[in-house]
Amino acid sequence: MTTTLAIFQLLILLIIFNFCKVINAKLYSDQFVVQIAGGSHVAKKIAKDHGFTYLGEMHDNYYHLQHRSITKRSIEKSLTHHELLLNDSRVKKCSQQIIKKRVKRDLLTHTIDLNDPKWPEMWYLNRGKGLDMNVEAAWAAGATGKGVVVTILDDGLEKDHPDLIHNYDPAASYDINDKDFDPHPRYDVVNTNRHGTRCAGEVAASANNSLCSVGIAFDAHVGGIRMLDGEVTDAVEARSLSHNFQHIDIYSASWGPDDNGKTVDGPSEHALYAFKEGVEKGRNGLGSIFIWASGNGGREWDNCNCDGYTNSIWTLSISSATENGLVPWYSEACSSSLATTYSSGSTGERQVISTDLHHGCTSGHTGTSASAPLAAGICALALDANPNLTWRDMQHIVVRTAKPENLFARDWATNGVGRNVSHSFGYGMMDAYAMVKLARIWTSVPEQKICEMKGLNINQLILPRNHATATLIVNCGNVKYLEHVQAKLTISATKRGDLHIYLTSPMGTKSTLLAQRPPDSSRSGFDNWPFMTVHMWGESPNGVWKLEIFNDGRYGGRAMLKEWNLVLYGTSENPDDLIFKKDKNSHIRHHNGGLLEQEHHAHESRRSYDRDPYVRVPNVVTFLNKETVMNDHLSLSGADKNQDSMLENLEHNHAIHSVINQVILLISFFVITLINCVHFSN
Ligand SMILES: [Ca+2]
Ligand SMILES: [Ca+2]
Ligand SMILES: [Ca+2]
Ligand SMILES: [Ca+2]
Repeated sequence: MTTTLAIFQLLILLIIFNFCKVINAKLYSDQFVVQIAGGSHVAKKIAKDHGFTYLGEMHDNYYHLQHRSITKRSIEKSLTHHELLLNDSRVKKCSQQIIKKRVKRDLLTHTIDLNDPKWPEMWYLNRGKGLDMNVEAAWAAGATGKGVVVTILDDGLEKDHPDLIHNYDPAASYDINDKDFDPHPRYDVVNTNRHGTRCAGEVAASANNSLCSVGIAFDAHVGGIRMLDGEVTDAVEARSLSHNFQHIDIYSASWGPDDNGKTVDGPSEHALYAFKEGVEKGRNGLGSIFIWASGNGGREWDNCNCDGYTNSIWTLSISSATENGLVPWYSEACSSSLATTYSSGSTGERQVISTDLHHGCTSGHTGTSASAPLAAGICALALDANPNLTWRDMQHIVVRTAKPENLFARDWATNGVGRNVSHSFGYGMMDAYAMVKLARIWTSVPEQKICEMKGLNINQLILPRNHATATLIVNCGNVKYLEHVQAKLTISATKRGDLHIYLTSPMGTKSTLLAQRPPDSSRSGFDNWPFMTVHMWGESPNGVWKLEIFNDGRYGGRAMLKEWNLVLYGTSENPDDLIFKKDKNSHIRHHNGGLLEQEHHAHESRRSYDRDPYVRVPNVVTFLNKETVMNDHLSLSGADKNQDSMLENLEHNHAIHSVINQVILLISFFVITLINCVHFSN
């Protein structure tokens, strides 16, 4: 047996040796470089005499010739043709050209190959053609969420999930429901508490570990605040929103008041304080980033401006689009939504893939719940690119980079500074790569200024099927470039759901502050409710503002505009000037070029952020040293299990076992020699 094997090994060696000889060999082309004295007409004559095609003159009497009867890729030199040329007295020298291996250095942004089994199905990250969130290009640019901490405010987090354990951050976690440091969810038969674990996986499931899915910020730390599996109070919310706020960068929340189309509710005293403290003092003064799901009350005619969490200027509110770019059936339209990420839609449209309870994996995560964590992951990539972004910088970057293309809504409009905006999609689909690029050249926006004006035309009665108009001439000295706009309205109404309210800016942007909500029969009206719109972002606030309140009520259903205030947030300097000043300065530092050239660059980048001197895209994305967490549930496929049991049985038979060992040895030997020989050939 041993002798046979030895002979077999020898044979294999011989085959490998010959194979190596072949793959190491030079490949000759059908082209020659020939030195000929006397000029190109002589060279042409020689080519013709010996059956060559004259391709052209090179330099110093060298000419490029080709012969059709020579094989294009040959391991042997054509001695016949050498002889033909060298025997001609007019030829001084000749050499047959060798084929060289050259590779294109283009960016492989859409061919990232990850071994996570669900990766090929993650359509919203990898389907290309402008129909995903451009996350692969952000990864290729080096942004993967390194050093960024995200926490999920929800019903718990399965911290030992094999696809989450690597990025799990105890310092970003807490259990407010059970008053301990372990946010592990409570299990029940219907998996009520799977929400938080699903959201966490969207942000930071490990990449390339052969398990489940890929988080958008797969190098970020992720924690969970367990706060929804119990009574939610103002104190519970406040403690969740402010937990470890010097450590946590991004809070992702996919919950809020009832989406029943008749609730008007928001944060109370302590939660408001937590938001304010967070944006002012969190992240060492840069401000906590609160990402909020806009709500799932579409079917109930709900309006996210009646939800004080999404309607807040401190939260970055995210809506959803379906696989086909449509407004999902559950979506709520409102003027405070800033941008959109993909999520589920109708039957037949795909859903979001993520980690699930019991170390599982789901392809069925849905609603705006799934959208907010995707946005949190994208914001984590932007923070990886620039950790100094403030909470307002992040909103500015989203406004400037979100893409309206391929999103279908009837209400797309262009605001006074040329930005497209919709009540269903905000400024459009988030674009991770565009955010990362802009984050890298971003200079923090100037201090937030506030201009508050008391509305006129108050105590106006609005009869049924009628409307009231109020105008206000604004002349703000401190706010020249708008960010958020709030209209704080006190309105009484026989039926609150009959009201629809519009605010038009001096630059002509008309924003729907409230649409009709048929289920809302409340007689409470609105008491100083701060309706918010982001649609005037970048506009000048100065001029005439118009507020219109329509009352669709019948049979004596009256309403009254009792009081209103306009609160205008923004900056006195143009944030764009600062960005491009830095961009210009970077040219001074990097290129040390003349002033005119710098000016030119600065203006070019005003049109397109692609001219970013900071972006250095690596050629290859590597996923090195990724820990592969083994877990019975997920990692062993059926085939692997069968092979394991087969090998166990074979252990009983020593003879067969040793043969297998020899064969394995031989194959390893073969592979190693082959690798060496390929390596050597390069
Ligand atoms: Ca616990
Ligand atoms: Ca994974
Ligand atoms: Ca809602
Ligand atoms: Ca908001």
